[in-house]
Amino acid sequence: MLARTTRLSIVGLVLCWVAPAAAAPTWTFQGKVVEGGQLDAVRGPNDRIHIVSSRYYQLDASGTVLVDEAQGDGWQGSLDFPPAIAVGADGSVHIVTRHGGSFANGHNIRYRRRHPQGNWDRDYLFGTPVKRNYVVGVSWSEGPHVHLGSSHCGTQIWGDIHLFEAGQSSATPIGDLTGIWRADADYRMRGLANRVMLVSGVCDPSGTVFFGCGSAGGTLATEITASLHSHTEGTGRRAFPDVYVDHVGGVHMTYGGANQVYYARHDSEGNELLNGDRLVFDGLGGWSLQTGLSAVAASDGGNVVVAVALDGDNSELAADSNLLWAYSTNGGDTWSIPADLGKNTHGGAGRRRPRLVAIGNAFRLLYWDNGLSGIAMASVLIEVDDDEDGYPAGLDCDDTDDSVFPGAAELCNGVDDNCDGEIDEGCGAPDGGSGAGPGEGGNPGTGGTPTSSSDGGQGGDNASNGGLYGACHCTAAGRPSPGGVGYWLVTAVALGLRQRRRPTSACPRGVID
Ligand SMILES: [Ca+2]
Ligand SMILES: [Ca+2]
Ligand SMILES: [Ca+2]
Ligand SMILES: [Ca+2]
Repeated sequence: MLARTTRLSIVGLVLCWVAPAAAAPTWTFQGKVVEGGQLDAVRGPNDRIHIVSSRYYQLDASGTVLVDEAQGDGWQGSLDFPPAIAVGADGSVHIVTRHGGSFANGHNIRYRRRHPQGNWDRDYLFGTPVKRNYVVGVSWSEGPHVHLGSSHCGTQIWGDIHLFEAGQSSATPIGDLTGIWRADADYRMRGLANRVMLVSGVCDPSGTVFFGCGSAGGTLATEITASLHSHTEGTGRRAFPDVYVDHVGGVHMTYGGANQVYYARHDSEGNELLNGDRLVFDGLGGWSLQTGLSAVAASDGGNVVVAVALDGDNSELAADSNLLWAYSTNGGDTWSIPADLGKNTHGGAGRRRPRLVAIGNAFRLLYWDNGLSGIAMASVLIEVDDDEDGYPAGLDCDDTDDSVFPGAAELCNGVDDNCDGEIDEGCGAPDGGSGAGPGEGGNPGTGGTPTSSSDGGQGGDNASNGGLYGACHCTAAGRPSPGGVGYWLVTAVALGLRQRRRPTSACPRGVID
């Protein structure tokens, strides 16, 4: 009788329990972390964040500066584009910056490598100084192959991207990407495994953004050219793409449309994975070309994607721009309604764009902060509730089973249903003993999931046995058995809860398509 009273209390608790809405992600602002204006930032081994701006920095995930070294010769002018950085799996750091020269005579482009042991062991110029060669890129791929890129368009506003493979003391040209770049439209390149991904844009009145990829090495330019894919959502200008490669080969890109930012996704072979690009930000204030500026990053598995966009002030430099953000937990298919981060940044005609870095489901935003006059960092953790039981993975001890969550009724089934760290507590099966028979066997907390009663009949139940209680042996201790009134009551309640927990409205997601 006592057991039944207890059981009914559990039922009552279950009835009163309401699945919590997934908590809205909250940003933490760490303030100014490093000096500089334009920047690039990537995640390296041991979750270090590597930043190049006017100096080179390594930060830990909390924003503490661990390495701070001189970089370059003050090459950053107000109209310059950002430097570029790549970090290899071996910990090597690769940086491309401008290094002297002039707009009239052309800029010198410099490549430096920082050896994993910390010494700078490569330092040379590459490419040809021309008027508009100031957008640079760098990628690291297995081999290792380090690829360098430089924009190149002489007296025209249109031009090519010249690609190189970095050697110990010089860079070898490996081909040009023709006509996919415009002087004020930026491009980006990233490596993954033995692949290189590249995005670029031509922001004419009917502009196009390009995605291409290829194998690292001498055929890269040829392969990228053969794989070029156009993105032309919306109307008007399109340009300023960003690209982020997750750990399983997903390639995430954002690009600006006319006062908009779109998201697109490819695999590392170039196949497009979404049926149409997604409009993530709309109605953005722009700069002189009215093209949205953005950054993107994704979790290691690629299901969580975060994007930021600049809501510019419609001036030439977008010097007073609000930072907006949005996120997706389903691989960029649907997106949250954009929100204002409450931070003011300087668009700098695309040259002071923010960067996003992902560490698991935690994202770091590095951006120029107008109020702090430096590069600031902000962080957000996007909690994912894969089984949609109302508890994100960080709180849910089994995010693949929607009947297991904090506060669930503890059933005699060999698993910790309520996530309190104990298995089948209250089931009445004492510890110790081995194989004496049903209901008095070993401790299910350590016994795992027996596959037959010959294991000793402990309270553990293999889920494959079926049912909430399945072949639970706890009936000997007074727990409900299949077919009993209590069993069906609890089952009905649990099933009802499952029904109620599933609505997608539990997540504060907007759907923009
Ligand atoms: Ca969950
Ligand atoms: Ca769960
Ligand atoms: Ca438990
Ligand atoms: Ca249990």
